[in-house]
Amino acid sequence: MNWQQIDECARAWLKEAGARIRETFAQQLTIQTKSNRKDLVTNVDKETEQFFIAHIKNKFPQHRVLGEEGFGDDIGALDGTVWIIDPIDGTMNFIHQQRNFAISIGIFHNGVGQLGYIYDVVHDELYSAQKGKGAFLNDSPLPRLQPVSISEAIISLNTTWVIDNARIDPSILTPLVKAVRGTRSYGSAALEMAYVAAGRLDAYMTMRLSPWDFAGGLIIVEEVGGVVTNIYGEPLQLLEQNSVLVAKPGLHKQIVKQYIRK
Ligand code: 2AM
Ligand code: CA
Ligand code: CA
Ligand code: CA
Repeated sequence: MNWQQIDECARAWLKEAGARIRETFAQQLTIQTKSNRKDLVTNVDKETEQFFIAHIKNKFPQHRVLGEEGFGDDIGALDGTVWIIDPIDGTMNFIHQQRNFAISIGIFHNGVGQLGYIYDVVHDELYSAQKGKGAFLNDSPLPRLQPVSISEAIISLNTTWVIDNARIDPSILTPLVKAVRGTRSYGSAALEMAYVAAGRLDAYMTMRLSPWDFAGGLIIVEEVGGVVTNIYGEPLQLLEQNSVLVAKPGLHKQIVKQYIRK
């Protein structure tokens, strides 16, 4: 497999897709709801996914695509080369803020993550990684993550999970929120994973993500020595929804052992 060639194509397509998205800022969006009033999709999400699929199918006809908006293939197993794409991660931010969103891509071969990308379109910041070759922010290598104590950690966590919700008893998280130095919430899982990789956040925790939300970030975070599992410390199921805990190595262990109980 020529990963160099695939990497070059992915980068070129990301830049072009990003430029197209920036052009839409001056245009009227078509906004639809999906499962509920908070679950949004726009014409730009759909057009961006279709843009990638058209290029991938043309250049790499054997590759398959799993995309959030459903224009890709029906993927039941990760054999061969599979691109897992979230055309806009943080659609609500895209609509309301025109920032704090990203394009996320993870490319897997026989279930092993090979190339990961998170493109912060507005800031023209491309986080990327190739398996075994480290992670980068644009052309600068990202340093390996260093240990941090819980009292000095900033963790990213949506307030949804600290009020009554269907996925976790909020009282489990109260001691963690008290113990850390600060909490944040950016509203884009991909960017929050990129921020952990870049050392801007020490951890990110959420109770439900789909494969396209974490596929790119998983590859990038692992390349800088970060740990990505579900909140119980178990490996993520790549084709299913998972809770997700992304953190610096020592901090990850401490959160799972001292703060999370089933
Ligand atoms: P999206 O913008 O691509 O839909 C918001 O907190 C984060 O969670 C975003 O990364 C968002 O991705 C994702 N998200 C939004 N709704 C979701 C849902 N119903 N299930 C899983 N992830 C969701
Ligand atoms: Ca969505
Ligand atoms: Ca997403
Ligand atoms: Ca999306």
